[in-house]
Amino acid sequence: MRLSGITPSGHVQLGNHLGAIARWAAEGRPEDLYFVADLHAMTTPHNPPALRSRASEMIAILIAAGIAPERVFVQSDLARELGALTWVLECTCSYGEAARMIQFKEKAKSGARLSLLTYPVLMAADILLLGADEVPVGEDQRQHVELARALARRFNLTYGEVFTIPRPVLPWAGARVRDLAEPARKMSKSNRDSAGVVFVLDEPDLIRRKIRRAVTDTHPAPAYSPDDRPGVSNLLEILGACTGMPPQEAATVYTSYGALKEAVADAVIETLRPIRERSLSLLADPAELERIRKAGAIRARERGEHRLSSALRLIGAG
Ligand code: AQP
Repeated sequence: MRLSGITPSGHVQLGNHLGAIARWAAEGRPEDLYFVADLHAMTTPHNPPALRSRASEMIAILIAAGIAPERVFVQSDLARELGALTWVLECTCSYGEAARMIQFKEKAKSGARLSLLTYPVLMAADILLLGADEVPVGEDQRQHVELARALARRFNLTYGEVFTIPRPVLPWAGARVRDLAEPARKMSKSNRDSAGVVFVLDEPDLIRRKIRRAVTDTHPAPAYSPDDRPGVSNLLEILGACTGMPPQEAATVYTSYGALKEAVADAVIETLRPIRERSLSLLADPAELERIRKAGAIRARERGEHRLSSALRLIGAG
């Protein structure tokens, strides 16, 4: 079973969709689970109402993109179970192991929240509670899955067999979308300047304006060359991800930047239109969204609670 998460650190952007969500919807197996990692969005200063509304928006978008509602849940709906298991795993983890995490070393500064140190243990709880054996992660999160693996092994050896040993796997290779205004960096939900970020719920006119303003280069015509011409290559890749046309071929079809940008805008707008419409109608029906969210939480809890009770019993609690 694969477990994948998305953090509500901002609004869902085109890269999240083309690089992850569309793949999850198309290629995920029925037993796989997807969760909105809202507890992980609290390790740095955050705004509580904004976090809550982004978590709802994400659930709506995941379902609108075609992921079955029974495969989706919000992490904080399992806060009690995950909190208890995090404690058990913290009692299985040494301080040195947590402090060695590269992400912690990179981000920790004076005044950092303690959760910045301990969130990999919460991530281990996410994985181990649900019995995931495959966790698709990029290079930056691989070390955290290795920690989950080490903690699962140690717990099983010390106290008794409870946990499936997870392993990091490569995510399905979706498009890697770059920021339209700064193509040297990837498109991200939390980019401070949103001019180069297309959000899944942006209105079509706004999407078109952002794409028209995308940075390209001074060459006379489009060509696909990601290393030396990242801006225009990004547009060609986005077009490819939305229409299936290979970027090299698109570069021969659209011989001016203007024509290419209009084609990219049309393709992105049409790709996102049904998702936007379904998301907005779900968001306009909070009772239905709440029902879906509760049902997802019940199913996820049912899949994990026996591991939590066994772990508590074996470690000597209750
Ligand atoms: N630009 C991107 N192109 C392709 N895939 C992307 N993903 C994110 N940005 C791009 C994929 O989206 C999934 C969920 O991402 P996440 O929430 O776990 O965190 P992230 O990768 O850090 O996403 P963001 O949007 O860049 O968020 P912030 O701004 O908080 O860092 C992952 O599968 C990711 O690969």
